Amino acid sequence: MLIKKADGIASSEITPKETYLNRRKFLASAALTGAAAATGVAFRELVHPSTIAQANATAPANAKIEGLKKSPFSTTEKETPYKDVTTYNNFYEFSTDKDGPAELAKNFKTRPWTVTIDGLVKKKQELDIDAIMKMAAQEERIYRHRCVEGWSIVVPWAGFSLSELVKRAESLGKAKFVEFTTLYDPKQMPGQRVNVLKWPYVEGLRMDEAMHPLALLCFGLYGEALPNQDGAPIRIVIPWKYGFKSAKSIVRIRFTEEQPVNTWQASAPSEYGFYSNVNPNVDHPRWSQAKERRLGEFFKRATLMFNGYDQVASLYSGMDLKKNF
Ligand SMILES: Nc1nc2c(c(=O)[nH]1)N[C@H]1C(S)=C(S)[C@@H](COP(=O)(O)O)O[C@H]1N2
Ligand SMILES: [Mo]
Repeated sequence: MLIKKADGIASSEITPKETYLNRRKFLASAALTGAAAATGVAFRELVHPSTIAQANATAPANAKIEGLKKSPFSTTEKETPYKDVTTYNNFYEFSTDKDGPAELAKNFKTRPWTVTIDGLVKKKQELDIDAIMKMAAQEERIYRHRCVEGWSIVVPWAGFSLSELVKRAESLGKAKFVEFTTLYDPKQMPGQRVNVLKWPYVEGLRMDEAMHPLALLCFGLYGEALPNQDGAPIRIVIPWKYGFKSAKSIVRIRFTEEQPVNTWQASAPSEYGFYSNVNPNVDHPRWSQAKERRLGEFFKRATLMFNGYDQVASLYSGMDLKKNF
């Protein structure tokens, strides 16, 4: 893969690697200490946002995540090289080129960061990212992830089940779906200055899908905080669905009665549905979904129903998955 050097050199190349890494660690631990003091209370209520911005003006991407537990949901398949996972990305807010986001998201600011919880909930909340990260113990979950374009990866993600946050959101009985919205900030996200998609990026899940233990609220990969190009500081990973369902850099989680209109469905309804379960038997109108190429490998392999996550099959019993693609 080619890495474009569009706007200068990575800071890791100017500063000796060790100094750079230590600085990153320092910034990350400064942020975490602050959050620890704020258990149960939104971080912002205790610390003025400008203080956070000063202490941690750059993203804590690559900060090590301590004490990750192993997850029984992990695959034992070979992990995709870190380099491939972090330089071959779909993140249209930055670029439609796979090698674009790594470079263009380099200075993306992920602190301060809040997530709005609203819609059909008892009480609307603004949660600070550092408080969300402490809601439950983080695990390492090695998941297969397949893009609708036909490539796939195996990644040790870090996070906890999305259900942990959904439970705390206290949604009303009427709520049937959960909608996720990505940050809208064209100043920082050059891709949003172009109308390739309708911004901000929106995704959605049915409530039972969101509550399934496999649905991951994700903060990291390979034992480190998410690199910006992979959706820092908070994304979801839904391993049985095509990659586009796994929204990145989330700022809003809204509970609704109506099925959300996800961005790709709005853009091309005949090609991308709401469910988007990985399904080798339902072709994309312009290409087959029977096979996939794992990044870093040459030969294609067969794509499995639900990407091999058969545990979710019962969520769709009685549904025609050719119609509900
Ligand atoms: N906000 C946002 N989320 C997004 C996308 C995007 O363009 N914007 N691309 C999706 C697609 S198509 C894929 S395959 C995965 C890719 O995640 P990765 O770059 O970490 O592999 O992110 C998904 N989430
Ligand atoms: Mo994708």
